[in-house]
Amino acid sequence: MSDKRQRARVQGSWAKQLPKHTRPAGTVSNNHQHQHQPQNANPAPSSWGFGPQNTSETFEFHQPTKPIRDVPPEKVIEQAGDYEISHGPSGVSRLRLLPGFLSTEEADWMFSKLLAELPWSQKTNYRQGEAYDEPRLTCWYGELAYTYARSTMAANTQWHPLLLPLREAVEQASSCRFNSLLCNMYRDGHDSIGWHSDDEASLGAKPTIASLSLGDTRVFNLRKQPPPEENGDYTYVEQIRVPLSHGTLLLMEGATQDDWQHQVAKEYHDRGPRINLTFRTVYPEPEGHRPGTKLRFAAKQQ
Ligand SMILES: O=C(O)CCC(=O)C(=O)O
Repeated sequence: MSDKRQRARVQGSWAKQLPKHTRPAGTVSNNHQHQHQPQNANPAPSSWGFGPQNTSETFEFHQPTKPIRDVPPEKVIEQAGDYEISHGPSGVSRLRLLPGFLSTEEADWMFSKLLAELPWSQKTNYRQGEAYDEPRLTCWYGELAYTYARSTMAANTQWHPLLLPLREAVEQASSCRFNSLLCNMYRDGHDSIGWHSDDEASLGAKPTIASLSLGDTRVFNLRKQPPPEENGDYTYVEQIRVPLSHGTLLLMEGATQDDWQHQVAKEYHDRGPRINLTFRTVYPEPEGHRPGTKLRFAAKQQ
């Protein structure tokens, strides 16, 4: 459980030391703690170190302003299957997990060829006007450019020959057509991708994203978008963990990009390289849109 999630359960503070004799003799306190104790009571500290101590600080409990809520336990998805992970507010969000989509031999061969032969490079993105290098390598295939995080990957129609039969196999499994592919390469456990949704207007509404993993297993996390009254606080949202192993295909469908975010977090123990191929369909940016606009802001721009 994260620090923030743990802290959300306790409310209180270390009280300032009160002046010794605050009440004139003979008055009755309306504070329950004082009603049953004689004035100047100074209980002896317990010899076991429990119970009242001779310290100058006391912990003051404050009635929580919001009801105490449980953080939902993280769910784990690791078996092959179709999963409806939520209903609403934007519709049904679905995951389909296909471990062993590629056999170990196919996946081994594909991994070593793609690692050596794809044109990997490190992209520079922008956040609040500041440039930062992505903590992973990428390359892009598609007839259209793709913009996210204020930086554009140029159109590239020179598909590596191995990627075309792979795309066909993924299309057959998903009953979808894909015109583009974003390839990610995580060099080790320190490479990552932060929380985001694939919800650029250029991906259209309710996109299906097909993600094929090769190489070392990494954990793919999803977290539900909090309702508006939480003001962007993700403390109490549902979370799902999906370990993605060599040769696994994961489909994200329906409202998943509207109602959930996903990430692959850094890991602090050794991890070998991992390639993730995310097949998508990209549409021309609507007239008047700044490239890379998120779908939820696109309507406002027109
Ligand atoms: O590496 C992964 O499994 C996820 C990649 C991803 O989230 C993305 O390309 O948008």
